[in-house]
This record gives sequence, structure tokens and C-alpha cells, in this order.
Amino acid sequence: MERLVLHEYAASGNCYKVRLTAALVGQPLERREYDILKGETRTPEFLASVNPNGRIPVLQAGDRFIPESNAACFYLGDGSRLVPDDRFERADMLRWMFFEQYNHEPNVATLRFWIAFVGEDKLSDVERAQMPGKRAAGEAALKLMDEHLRGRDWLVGDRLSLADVALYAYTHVAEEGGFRLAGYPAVSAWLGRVADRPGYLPMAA
Ligand SMILES: N[C@@H](CCC(=O)N[C@@H](CS)C(=O)NCC(=O)O)C(=O)O
Repeated sequence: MERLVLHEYAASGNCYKVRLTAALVGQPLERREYDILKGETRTPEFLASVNPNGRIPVLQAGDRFIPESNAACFYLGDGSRLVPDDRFERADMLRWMFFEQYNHEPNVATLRFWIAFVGEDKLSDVERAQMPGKRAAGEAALKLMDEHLRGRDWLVGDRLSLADVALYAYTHVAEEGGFRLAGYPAVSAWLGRVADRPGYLPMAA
């Protein structure tokens, strides 16, 4: 098996989605933890040798580095049952992964980070002013997923794909950011299906 290192912060959903993909395909990962609250991904050494964008996750394969969670998931999942064979479904999988990064993560994950990790009292005025907009956009993303998942088991096609993994990561902890998942029954049922898959790995593992 290829030796892979995940540079990460374990409580981050972006990092968890890479670990979950690795677990689902049976790929072991070495893990290297950075405290993002202490700026450990912003040191000159990290910027020079791991990711010039100053963020985790970064998947390391030999002396090459793959930043961006969904790119790392694709590296791990490529050629497995997590990536559909059908050309349309592969594109549809990417559509949900881009949706995750543009409509879901910047809202659902950022509110979780601000509320559960930074603390509302420590937010800047600019951040606090962004909260209502992020709340509305996060609810819109969850509503869109809920409508799509009514009458479907998986986001794409008829089995679990990287689209489900990418969106599972921050959706299953959305309540830590003040979202109420009970208001999204199709999403809640889908979360249960993902957690029932063989090879599933909980975030805290
Ligand atoms: N689009 C990137 C987002 C990465 C990201 O925002 N990482 C956060 C943690 S979830 C981080 O490293 N924050 C530390 C910092 O910005 O200094 C991905 O999907 O990997």
C-alpha cells in the first residue's frame, strides 16, 4: 500500500472527509496534527514545505502534496466504487463537491467554527455581522440537499460516492453551528445511511 501522510487538524470536517474516504477504500494514513487556533499552518516552514495557502488538510504522497480536501478525496477514491463509472454521474459527483465548497462549507462549517471553536464573544465585528447571511445561506444549502434527497438514497446515482462523503463531513456536525437537522428529515435519514456503510469511520476516531 502507498505510504500517505495526512497533515490535518482532527476536528476539521475538511480533514475528516479525507480520513473517511481513506477508511472507505481501506487505505491507511499517517496523521500529523497542527493546531490551527495557534496558527501552526501559517509558519514559514509550513508555507514553504506543505501548503503555500496556509491551510490543512494536505495529503502527502511521497514528496508531493495535495492541498484542498476534495482533491485529496479524489486522489484516494479514484478507481474505487466511490467514483461512478458513468460519465454523467462522475460530473454530477463533482457538481456536489463544488456545491459543498461554495454553498455549504463556507456557511455551515464557518458558523460551527465560530460558535463551537472560536467562541461568539471572541468574533470580530466583521465576523459577527456576517453571521445572519451565513445562517441563511447554510439553511438554503441544507434545504436544497433535503429536497434532492427526498426519494433518493444517495446524492448521485444508486450508491455512496465522494459527493456523499464531502457533504457528510460538515452536515453531520451542523448542529454544533446552530443548525437544526430535525428540520431536514431526508438529510437526517441520509446521514444515517452514510454512517451504516461498511468501513465507515466516525469523526472522533
Ligand atoms: N478549501 C479548503 C479549505 C481548507 C480550510 O479552510 N482549512 C482550514 C481548517 S478547516 C484551515 O486550515 N484553517 C487554518 C487557517 O486558515 O489558518 C479545503 O477544502 O481543504
